[in-house]
Amino acid sequence: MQLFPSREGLGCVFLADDQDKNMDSTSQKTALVTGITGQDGSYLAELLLEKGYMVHGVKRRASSFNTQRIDHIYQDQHEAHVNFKLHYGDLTDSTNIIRIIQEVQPDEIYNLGAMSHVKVSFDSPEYVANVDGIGTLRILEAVRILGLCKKTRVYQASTSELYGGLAENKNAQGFYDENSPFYPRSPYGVAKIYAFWITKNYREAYDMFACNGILFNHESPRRGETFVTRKITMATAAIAKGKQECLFLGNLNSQRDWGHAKDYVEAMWRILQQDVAEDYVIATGVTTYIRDFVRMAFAEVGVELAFEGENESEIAKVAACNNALYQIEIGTVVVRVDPEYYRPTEVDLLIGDPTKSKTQLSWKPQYDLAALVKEMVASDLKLY
Ligand code: NDP
Ligand code: GDR
Repeated sequence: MQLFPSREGLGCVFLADDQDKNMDSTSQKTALVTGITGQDGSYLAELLLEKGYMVHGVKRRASSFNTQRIDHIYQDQHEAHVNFKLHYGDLTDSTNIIRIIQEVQPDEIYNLGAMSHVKVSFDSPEYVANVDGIGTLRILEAVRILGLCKKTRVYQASTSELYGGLAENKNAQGFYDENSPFYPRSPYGVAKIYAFWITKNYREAYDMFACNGILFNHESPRRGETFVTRKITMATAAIAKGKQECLFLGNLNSQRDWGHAKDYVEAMWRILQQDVAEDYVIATGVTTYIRDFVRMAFAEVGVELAFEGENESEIAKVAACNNALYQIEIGTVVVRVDPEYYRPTEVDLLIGDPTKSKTQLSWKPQYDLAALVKEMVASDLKLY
């Protein structure tokens, strides 16, 4: 496979000159990916290109380049073998969506585009409803209007935020699964619940192959810098290199089921390769406190952390509150809590049951949390 550096930022191509393609030119599948400049979009584009797809991505116009995550798969569109092409577009613009789908005639659409930050969704709830909720309807309607219901399969990026973390809604084994009730706790979650149901409705009403992947949190070195894991690994690296003194975080006592984005995009693709369109939970089945992620990250740079006042007898007390974390060896406080980062309503605990995806999709994640943290910290150390 030959990779080329970025030039203009639009209308670029990917040249695959190795022979590991799964398809010849007559059977080459075409995929359209919204949110291609995001964490998942970039890993999914790589995966689809490796599988021999022609990949089209929808990219928003920005005042400066915002293609860092896909720069390595860019090339000039005047080259002979074009496998990767970008289109300017926006999920708030139905005419644009219809035009792109008409032009591309995709076999598969992966709708990953969204305003994906839960805390920010409280600041711009109407915008989030438009992009994350109605944006999905625009994609589905475009497929229907263009008469592509039989040709085009649609993947919708649904989320564990739909569950809202309500303890009573977990299954008998203590997990959220495909049958657990929803109770979203943010404008983001509420917008995504509309997207979930409209996807299901179009599947039932128009016999479309439209599926929801209910993905639990997944991270990587490409994770946006304002999500908690990346914020922690970047600060760990900066503190270790003497570039930062203290990290300010919000609620350290929520729990998340974290996987690696690379594993999760593989699940997205598998969902669209099935004989029957269904919805799937993608998760690891393991949940971890934010504060323990902090400790794991700092352990990667040889720093052991403890909560202020923590000792054997006070563990329960510490777990119930948001104390500062200090570096045991030299006594310096490196993590402080800033209520600015609290959310008006919080999702306290998420843990997913991946049984269906493991059995029906034969999906096997390659990373555990320790490997994920190691990779993220190592990558951020290189930044400094
Ligand atoms: P990112 O925030 O990294 O990427 C979001 C992408 O959506 C970016 O490419 C962004 O473009 C694009 N986008 C934002 N607004 C619009 C718009 N109005 N029109 C078109 N595109 C837009 O998210 P992730 O890659 O982490 O997540 C991908 C999808 O999966 C999202 O829908 C997210 O809600 C969902 N999800 C993510 C999970 C996770 O843990 N990562 C878990 C469950 C679901 P730009 O670069 O210009 O901002
Ligand atoms: P989440 O991810 O809300 O689960 O949504 P995020 O990393 O933002 O928060 C996880 C938990 O960490 C707590 N937290 C902080 N969060 C941020 N961002 N910044 C902080 O400083 C901080 N301190 C503590 C939060 O309160 C929360 O409990 C992600 C997104 O990718 C969604 O798009 C996706 O749908 C869900 O995961 C599944």
